[in-house]
Amino acid sequence: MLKPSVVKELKTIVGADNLSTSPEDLVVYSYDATQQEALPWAVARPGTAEEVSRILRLANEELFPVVPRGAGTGMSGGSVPVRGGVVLSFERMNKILEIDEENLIAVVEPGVVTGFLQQEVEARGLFYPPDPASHQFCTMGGNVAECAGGLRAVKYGVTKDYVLGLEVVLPTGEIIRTGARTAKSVAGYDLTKLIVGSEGTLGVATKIIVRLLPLPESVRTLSAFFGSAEEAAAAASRIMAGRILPRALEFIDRAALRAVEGYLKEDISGGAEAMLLVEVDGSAEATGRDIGAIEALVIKAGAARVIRAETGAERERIWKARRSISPALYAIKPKKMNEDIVVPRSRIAEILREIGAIAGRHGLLIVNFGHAGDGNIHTNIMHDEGEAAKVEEAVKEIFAAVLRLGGSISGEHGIGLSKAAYLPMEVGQAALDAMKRIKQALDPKGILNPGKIFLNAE
Ligand code: 2HG
Ligand code: ZN
Repeated sequence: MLKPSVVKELKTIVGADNLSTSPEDLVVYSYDATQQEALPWAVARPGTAEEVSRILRLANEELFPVVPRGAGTGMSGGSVPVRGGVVLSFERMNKILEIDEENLIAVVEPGVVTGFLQQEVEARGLFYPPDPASHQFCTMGGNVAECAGGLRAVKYGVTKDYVLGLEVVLPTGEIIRTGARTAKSVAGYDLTKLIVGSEGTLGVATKIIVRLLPLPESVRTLSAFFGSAEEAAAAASRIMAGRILPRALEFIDRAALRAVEGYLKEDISGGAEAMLLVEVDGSAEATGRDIGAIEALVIKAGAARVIRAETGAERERIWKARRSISPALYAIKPKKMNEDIVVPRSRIAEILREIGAIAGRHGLLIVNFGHAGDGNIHTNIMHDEGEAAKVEEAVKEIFAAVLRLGGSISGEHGIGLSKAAYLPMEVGQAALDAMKRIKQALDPKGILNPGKIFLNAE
């Protein structure tokens, strides 16, 4: 609980209208997309980096936790205030400050919705490639905190590949600038990369400088339908080995297809067992050639049917279906334990086989879909309230299999609360200790987002 004098001081910093303590407001800021929840003690909506800094300085004096939050679309509990405290919500810091067309950069505040930035730069013939499935809602600050990936990572990489520099408020309140506005800079340690993906535990980004690309001239999309998940996975691996780099290569299994078809009340797949969604971009000539080659390749790999999206509306329709899978899965079971494992791209079929065996052993329904081009599969264990112990066992076995195949337990959702206990399995004790020392050096009183990755993973 916050002392009345602290609440008063917070109101002085952000303005009374921008501080909430009423129970109905607190509930709104208590959860993310993982269904984990914990009530904060207050929610502050700062308008400037200086206000963020003053809140953190106050937190260091009065010893209350501070938890930054974007739109709450996170998939690992990164913004859930498990130890209470003050949620910093960035809805007021939602401006695109600059689109510099000469230098191909944009400067944004953390509350800018990613899809809005994409739209604004595309209207100028520019391109911001990172494209989380939640792009219509998620914010740039959250993308930076989690190093969000998304649908185009296979060709264009993830958030960290686009962030050139940041304005960051450190846990102790100092405001620093990292990186530069230039295409290159090696001045000092790469603090930008340290902050991107640190899950709101090392600093609060209050300004984000991203690099932009020219908007590709042409985009072509196709859906390929298969008689089995294994066939589709093997076809995905073949595409990646085929010397053509698609900008998206998504895999969707039977259960995910049925769920999204029910959710949207549309037939997407004609009853297929699995689907690949492939998109290429580039010059009109190159995309024409590449999509043709991919079509031939998937047919050779066993696709029973291929449909090209010929119009913008057809592309929209198919991508809407893909982006809707995550919420659609709740129709299967009330609880969704979503993992975002990554394996070397050539081993997707193998990991799917292992996951199938684990599901069978535990009598669980496991749905798989996601970014096959990255080897990043969203493995969702759908279950009922009383099945938590079984689910935990299955998760442990899945992670062990992933690591055995040379993979990673999280491709893009982060460790957060959900995977804290498993982080040592992947990184080992010495690396974990190094992370903890960095956290301790930057945040000696453990103010910023306590209870998350580094502190939890004992
Ligand atoms: C996606 O790619 C998201 O749709 C969500 O990363 C994945 O719900 C999930 O497992
Ligand atoms: Zn994803």
